[in-house]
Amino acid sequence: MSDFEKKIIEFKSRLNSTQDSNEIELIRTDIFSKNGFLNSQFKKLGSLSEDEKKTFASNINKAKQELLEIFRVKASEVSDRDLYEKIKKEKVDVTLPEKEFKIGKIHPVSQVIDEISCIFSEIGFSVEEGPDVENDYNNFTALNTPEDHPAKDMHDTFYLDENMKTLLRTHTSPVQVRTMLKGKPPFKIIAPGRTYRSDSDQTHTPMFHQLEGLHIDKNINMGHLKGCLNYFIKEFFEVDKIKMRFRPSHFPFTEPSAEVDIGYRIEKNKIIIGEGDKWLEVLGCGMVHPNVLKNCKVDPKNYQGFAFGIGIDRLAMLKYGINDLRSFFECDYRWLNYYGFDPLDVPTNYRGLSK
Ligand code: 2NM
Repeated sequence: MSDFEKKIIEFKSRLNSTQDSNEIELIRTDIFSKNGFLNSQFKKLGSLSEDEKKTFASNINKAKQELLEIFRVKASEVSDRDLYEKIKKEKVDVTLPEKEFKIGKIHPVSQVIDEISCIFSEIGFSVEEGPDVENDYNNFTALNTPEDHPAKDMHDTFYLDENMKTLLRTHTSPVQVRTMLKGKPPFKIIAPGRTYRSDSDQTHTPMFHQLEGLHIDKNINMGHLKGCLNYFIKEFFEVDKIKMRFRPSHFPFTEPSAEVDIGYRIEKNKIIIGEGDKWLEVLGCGMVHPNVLKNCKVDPKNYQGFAFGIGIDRLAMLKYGINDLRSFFECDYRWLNYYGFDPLDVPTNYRGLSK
């Protein structure tokens, strides 16, 4: 047997005895690559006589075809088997529970809305909701806002049509309007939700959250308003005593109108709410304007009441020590993981609002 024949038998047996894709690749280069066995044999042809050349060239080609066929069968057999093994190993049983359970977090804004809803539900307020897209009547006209009021300006309000009749609500008051129009007094409701104004800087975002309250009944006066807000602030900041003052203000929908400040001081870089000689504005309020009641089909001779509006985002920042408003709306998972709340710790009045 010639050296050539011996070599061919050796390659065949190497191919037959392996099941390893790396080994197959090695054999492939040994036989078929530029510096492999077959090319080295073809190079020998030059030094042979014409007759020898013919027979040897035909032998090489025959061996080449044979080896190619064995190689092809073997390579596909091994790659099929590798794929099968891989699929078998990676098979997932979708009915099994997850190995790693990542629990989501409640956004501070949602947490604060839940806390405030809880506080007001304790004294008889129910929660009402309405659409973000409103009409000009519910958002402005019904609320006694004159046609030339600066809030109606293109620069503040996002209008959705050329006639300025459809808009993104600039406050949640249209929810109060809808509630009064569809029902009969007394009304005792809060309306939390998204509101929109064309304003964007360090302390303003074009979308922000408001919570407004409304209490209409016979003989409701400013004393009820003060008592209600005093209770709310104490519960919200989880303190026993609160320093609070009403400052005269103006809103088209209330008369008289006031802004509420709470006392605070800074101690060791931390804010202490409820005491101290500094004042912080937290909300706006007033007695609902008779024109608003009339527009909402409530008779101001028999019924009157108070309303208030709270900026949720700023209150959440204050209570939970978050100093960048814009981070609220960036949807950064790491931020939410740090500032967010456990979905199973639902705020309740008896167990404490936050821990
Ligand atoms: C505020 C301040 C004062 C308010 C008024 C009404 C309604 F619909 F009853 F007229 N809802 N909310 C109101 C009153 C809102 O936000 C600073």
